[in-house]
Amino acid sequence: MDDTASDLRFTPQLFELRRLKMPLVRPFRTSFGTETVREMMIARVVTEHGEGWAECSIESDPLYLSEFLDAADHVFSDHLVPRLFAHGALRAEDVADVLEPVKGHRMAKATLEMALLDVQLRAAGISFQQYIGGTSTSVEVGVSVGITDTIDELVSNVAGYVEDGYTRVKLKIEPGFDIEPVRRVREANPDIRLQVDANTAYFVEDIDHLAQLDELALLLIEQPFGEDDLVGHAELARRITTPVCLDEAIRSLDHTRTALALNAAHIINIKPARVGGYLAAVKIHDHCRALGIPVWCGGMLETGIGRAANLALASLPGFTLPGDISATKRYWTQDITRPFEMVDGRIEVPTGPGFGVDVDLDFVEEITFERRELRPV
Ligand code: OSB
Ligand code: MG
Repeated sequence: MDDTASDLRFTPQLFELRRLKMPLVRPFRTSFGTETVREMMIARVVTEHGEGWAECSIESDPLYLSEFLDAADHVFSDHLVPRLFAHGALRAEDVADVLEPVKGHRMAKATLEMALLDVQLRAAGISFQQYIGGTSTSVEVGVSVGITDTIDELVSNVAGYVEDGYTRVKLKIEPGFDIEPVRRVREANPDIRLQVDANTAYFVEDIDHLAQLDELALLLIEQPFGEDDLVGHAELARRITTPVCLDEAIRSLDHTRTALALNAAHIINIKPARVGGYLAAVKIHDHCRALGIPVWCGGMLETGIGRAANLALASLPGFTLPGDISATKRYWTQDITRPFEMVDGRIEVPTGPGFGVDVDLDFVEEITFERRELRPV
C-alpha cells in the first residue's frame, strides 16, 4: 500500500451519523425479505485536517447478518466512537486495533475506518485506488437480480438488464424458486455469465437438488448454507461441479483461511463492510491471490459513497470476476453522489482524492430521517 501520508495523524472531533431512506427503483427480493425503500446509514467525521464520509452497509433488520441499524446506533455511541475519541490522534490503519476489544460489529467498525480513510487520503491528495495499488482504470461489473412472483417476470427483468449492457447476471434463489427459473433465464440467454445466490436458504440435505444447477453452466453458487456451515459447503463443493462461493461465512481473514483450508469454497465474495473494512478486504484479497483463489466484490445496494470505494477495491488484480457493482440507475433514481454509468459492462474507477466522490448535502438533508452527532465528552 502507498505510504505517502504516513506522518499525519487525525483527531476525530465529531462523528455525524445519518439515517436515510432511499426508494429503490424496483423492489429487491431475496430469501430473507423484500426491500422497496432502503433504510441506510452514512457517516461523516470531522478532524483537524478535514472531513471524510463513509457508507455504513448495515441493514435495518438482522436478516442478512446479525448487525442491524438500531443496534448499531447504540454500538457507535456507547462502544466504538468513545474508544476512538479516547485514543486521540490516529490513522485509519490504527482503527481496527483500537476497536479490537469490542467483539464483532464489523460493519460498524468498517464505517468508522472508512470515514477516517477518506479524510486521510484527501489530506494526502491521493485516491483510494492509488493507496491500495489498484491497477485498472475501469472494472467489469454485474447485476444482482431479485426473486420475482413469476418466472416470466424474472426472464423479463433479466432481459432488461442485458439490454442495459450487463454481461454478468446474478440470480437470487430460494427453495421453490431455483432450478426452473435459472433454467429459463439460461435458455433465454445462452451466452451471459450467470451465477446464483441463496443467502443461506438451504441445508446440506438439499445437495442433490442443488446439483441440478450443474447443467446450467453457472459461474458459481453463492452461500447456499448457513453462515457457520463450512463443513456443509465443503461437502457441496465435493458433490457438485458448479464452483462454490462464500459470502455470509466470510467475516474476516481468519474465516477466509479456515474456509479455504477446509475446501469449503473455490471463490470468495469480498464485501468490505462484512469483513470489518476496506483494509481487511485488501488483506483477504492478498491472501486469496497468493493461493490462486478468485475473488469478486460483493455489494450492499450502496449509495455512491460505497460504490466509489468498491470500484477502487475491485481494481486490484485478484478481483478476476465481475462484482455486484451496478450502475447507479439500477438502484436509485437519485443518488447522494454523482451517478455512476456503465459502458460496455464496465464502470470507471474514481480518481479523485479519498474515495473520490462529493456528497450532495441538500439531497442528503432531504432524505435524512435521523441525524446524530457524537462528540468527545
Ligand atoms: O447477498 O450479496 C448479497 C444485498 C444486500 C444484502 C446481501 C446481498 C445483496 C446483494 C446486492 O446481492 C448486490 C448489489 O449491491 O448490487
Ligand atoms: Mg450474497
